[in-house]
Amino acid sequence: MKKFPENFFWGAAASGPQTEGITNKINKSIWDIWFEKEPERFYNQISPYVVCDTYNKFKEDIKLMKEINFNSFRTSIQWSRLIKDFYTGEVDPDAVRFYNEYIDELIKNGIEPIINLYHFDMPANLQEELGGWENKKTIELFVIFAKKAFELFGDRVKYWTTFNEPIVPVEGGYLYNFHYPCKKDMRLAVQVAYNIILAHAKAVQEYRRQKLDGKIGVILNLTPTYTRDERPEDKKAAHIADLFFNRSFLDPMVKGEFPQDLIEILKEHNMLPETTEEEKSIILNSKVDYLGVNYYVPRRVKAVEKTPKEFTEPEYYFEYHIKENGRFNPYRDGNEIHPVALYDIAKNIQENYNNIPWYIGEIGIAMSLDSEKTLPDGRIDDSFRTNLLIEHLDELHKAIQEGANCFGVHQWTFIDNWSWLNSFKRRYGFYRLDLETGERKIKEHAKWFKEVAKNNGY
Ligand code: IFM
Repeated sequence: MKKFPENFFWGAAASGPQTEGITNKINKSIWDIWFEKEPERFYNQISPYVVCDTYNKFKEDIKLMKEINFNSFRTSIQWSRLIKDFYTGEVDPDAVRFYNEYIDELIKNGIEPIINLYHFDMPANLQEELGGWENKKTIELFVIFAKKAFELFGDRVKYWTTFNEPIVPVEGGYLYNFHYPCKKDMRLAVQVAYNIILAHAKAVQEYRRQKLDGKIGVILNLTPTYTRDERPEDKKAAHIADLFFNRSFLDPMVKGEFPQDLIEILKEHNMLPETTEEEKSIILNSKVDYLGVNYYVPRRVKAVEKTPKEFTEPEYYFEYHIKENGRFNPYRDGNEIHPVALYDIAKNIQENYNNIPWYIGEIGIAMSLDSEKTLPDGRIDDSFRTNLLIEHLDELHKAIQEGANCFGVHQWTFIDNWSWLNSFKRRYGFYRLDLETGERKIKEHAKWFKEVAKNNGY
């Protein structure tokens, strides 16, 4: 049996906008208005309005978590639900009641809540009035929201995170057109990334100011970068891809400073963001207590054949490379399967980030609805998922044996949930969601997980 450290977290991750539905939500987020404007961009035109209806069903759902032995669970508080007036910080009483009951119910059932503050869900008004993260005013308003959340729930929530995958709104909203406001502007992308890092740092500072008994961290999607082979120009390409996609957030949040090589590249293109010495000192003094790490696929790059004329995206410096004879997930647009990446992530944190405590904030095995086979007796066979997960956990276990400071594994996700433009195209849940009836049905993988969580190993 492969055993994991004592008190290891076993559970799942989800987010407010992907699960709650809009019942009684006082304000809209960018997802609500984007769907109103362009429903055809969302897979099968499924809206974020009902999704898992967690707002109404959280008590039954927590029973399902307990049924498969979760000892922890991460979700997010929606800014557009909790806060009625973004400028004064006036809260919505129904949202306070909802989040209180949700958190209390988790704790009552022995499930440690990890609460995140921002999961891609900018309030629509702030995007339209201020430009969202483009504007430093939004940082102040985010801190007002964070302050309220810590004041209201910080007595019981011991694990907070500021952002989930903070680079994704930058990529989606300002480089590659898969998040609202769908702009393509490298200069703005740099400023937005910096403003998010500052918002994170100021929220960390606010948390520490309140002297609560808990920890604060951030959840990053760290995607190790591999090269085509050992040629130096490929290695340089990988180093730069790593600077843009991993170290841009990882270094300031864990070490308090930006990588010098990244600064040099941005300087060369005259694209450094607007910063002040005071802001940089806030970032330096707001290092996280712990990290959540999301991992799905590796990144493989090679040197560019021909440098583009203009620097409009990080891909100016590298091209993507598909591994010959690689293993690919047929259910997730051919994404590569590379479990050893988890070992490499663990080693990187151990060797280069002072072995900071971390947990797997998300690991998810995407399957299509038809590939999860319904057996003649009605059971849902998703052993593809279980087999792959074991391969990944083997790598993690090996790293922990060698000293990696990992304290848990959260799978993406608990019940199949709504995933942005892909809506329900890919399924990840321990429980299947029937979109017609809202019924939740256990999958075989969840039964396997139940034993893993019980035995703290497999
Ligand atoms: O659904 C998303 C989640 O919001 C962030 N991480 C990846 C998941 C699956 O695509």
